[in-house]
Amino acid sequence: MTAKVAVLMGSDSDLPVMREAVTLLRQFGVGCEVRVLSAHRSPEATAEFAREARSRGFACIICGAGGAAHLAGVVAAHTTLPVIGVPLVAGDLGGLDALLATVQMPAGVPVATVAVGKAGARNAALLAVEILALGDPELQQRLEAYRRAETDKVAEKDRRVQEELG
Ligand code: RP5
Repeated sequence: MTAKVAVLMGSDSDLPVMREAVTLLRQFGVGCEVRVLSAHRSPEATAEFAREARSRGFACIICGAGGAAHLAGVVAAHTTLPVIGVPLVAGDLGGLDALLATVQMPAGVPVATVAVGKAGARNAALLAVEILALGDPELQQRLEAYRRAETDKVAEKDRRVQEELG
């Protein structure tokens, strides 16, 4: 499977959350390359990865980081591929630090910032699939089936709650 999406994270301590993105991409049959790259601790390797990503055939890059979460922004500074930022909880500020650091990009260098934590990791993968599906009708069909399944789950929850309390 060719890797069309890069999943980067600032530390291996981010993996339990970022694994959600990897699992979902694999569920859709989308190949990904997973790397630990840090905007602060390995800035040269991070910039090099971002600069080469387009010529290596990636369609978009997902970046998860916590704390002073600059990974997505730094990657976006070195590529014009779509960059999706996942703010993660690390330390005492509950992820608000990472959310603000990821979302508050200056005009001209966009990062599509998703929710903090696992919901964000999953939505980052779905956004990446949506981007790829623009040119892939079969992938688009899988996306629509996924949405239908999500809707069915809510209907099932509704049925169970009504059965218990209705
Ligand atoms: C960030 O600092 C990483 O993305 C991680 O969320 C956080 C803590 O990293 P470790 O100290 O666990 O390596 O750069």
